[in-house]
Amino acid sequence: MTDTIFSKIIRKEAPANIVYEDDLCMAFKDMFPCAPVHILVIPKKPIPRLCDASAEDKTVLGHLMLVANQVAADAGVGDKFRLVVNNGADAGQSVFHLHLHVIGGRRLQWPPG
Ligand code: DGP
Repeated sequence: MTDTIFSKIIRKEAPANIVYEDDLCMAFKDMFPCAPVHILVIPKKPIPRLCDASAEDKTVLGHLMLVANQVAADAGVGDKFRLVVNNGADAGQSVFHLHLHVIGGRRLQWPPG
């Protein structure tokens, strides 16, 4: 996998507004927020897309969901937020390092485009 901007953020070689970090993952504010709360939760392991994950990633994938819960709660939207994973360029993925979008703080429409 080629290095992405998110790998640089993990290594602290690129700036980010980090709201959470532990051994397995990091969460930081999206640089182009689509809502008042827009946080990205990423694994430190460089999994390019969700479809590249395997059974050995089960723990980290579950952990990302729980951290998403936590950062949403910390941002004040713990009972009203959306998680989005864009998988592949045709689904809107632009950074090929798996990330969960935690989006909230406004009324969200459905279905997404
Ligand atoms: P996606 O389209 O699902 O791959 O989402 C990538 C998101 O990452 C997009 O909402 C913008 C955000 N993003 C891209 N580059 C940076 C960066 O350097 N810093 C931060 N904080 N966010 C970034």
